[in-house]
Amino acid sequence: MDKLNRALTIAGSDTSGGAGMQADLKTFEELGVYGMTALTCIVTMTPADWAHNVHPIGLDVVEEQLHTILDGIGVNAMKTGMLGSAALVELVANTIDKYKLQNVVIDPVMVCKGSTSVMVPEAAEAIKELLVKRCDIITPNTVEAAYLTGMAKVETIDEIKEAAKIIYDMGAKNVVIKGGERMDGAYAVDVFYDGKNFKEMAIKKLAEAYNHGAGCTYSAAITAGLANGLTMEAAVAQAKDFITAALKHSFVLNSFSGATNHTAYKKYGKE
Ligand code: PXL
Repeated sequence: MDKLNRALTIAGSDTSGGAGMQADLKTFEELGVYGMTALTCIVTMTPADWAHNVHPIGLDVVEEQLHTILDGIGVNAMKTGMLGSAALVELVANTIDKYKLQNVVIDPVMVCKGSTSVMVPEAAEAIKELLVKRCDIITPNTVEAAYLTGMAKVETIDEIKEAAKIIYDMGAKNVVIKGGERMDGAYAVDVFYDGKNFKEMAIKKLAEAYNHGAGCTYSAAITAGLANGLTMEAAVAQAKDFITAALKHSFVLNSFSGATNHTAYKKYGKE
């Protein structure tokens, strides 16, 4: 009998399908992992201007989903996505403790694409206080890294490394900071730090890539690798290859958005 390893995502639903739990499930599937969801909110988009509207799911309903999955089935790894409130962050922290969850991946979703301000400040503060020290790895972008560390800016490689060190010292066991397209120059560089060594992962910025859902996909790929028993370093390296392929083969959805291609890594392999 083919028994798949299991992963949980505690995340929102992106109705447009590219980010959130849709990205997580597609990524889990591609990497051979059985995915389960505890849905935190439903995000819809207004067709005329693609404004995002967040519809929260009641805390009791999130709790019931976690009860179903963790008391009823069990998981090999888990990740978080959009949490949206301090109460929800607290529930996630308590859940990690209560079930002694392993392979915990925190994607500290705080900002929307292109924005530099934090969406829900008290939720972001709760992530900083409660989730950084409970995770096996945290995957902030540069804006989220600046928020977590209190640094004025995180833009250069040296600043990214400094931020990674600070976040590690706050209790995260591993840190990957996504330099991404926000960085100056021709390369998007991610930095992985495990408390001992820095590993820089650079790819040439792609001229025409649609990156909606890229952060969710990346952290989901790390989660899937951990669920399958990879070491942290191997899971991060595989995730980098997965998201690079997904970006290279990304495609347009409409005049506002385009999605990463979750099928690309399995179809075309590492390029
Ligand atoms: O990419 C951030 C993100 C995460 N989760 C959900 C989203 C989005 C962005 O739209 O909708 C549910």
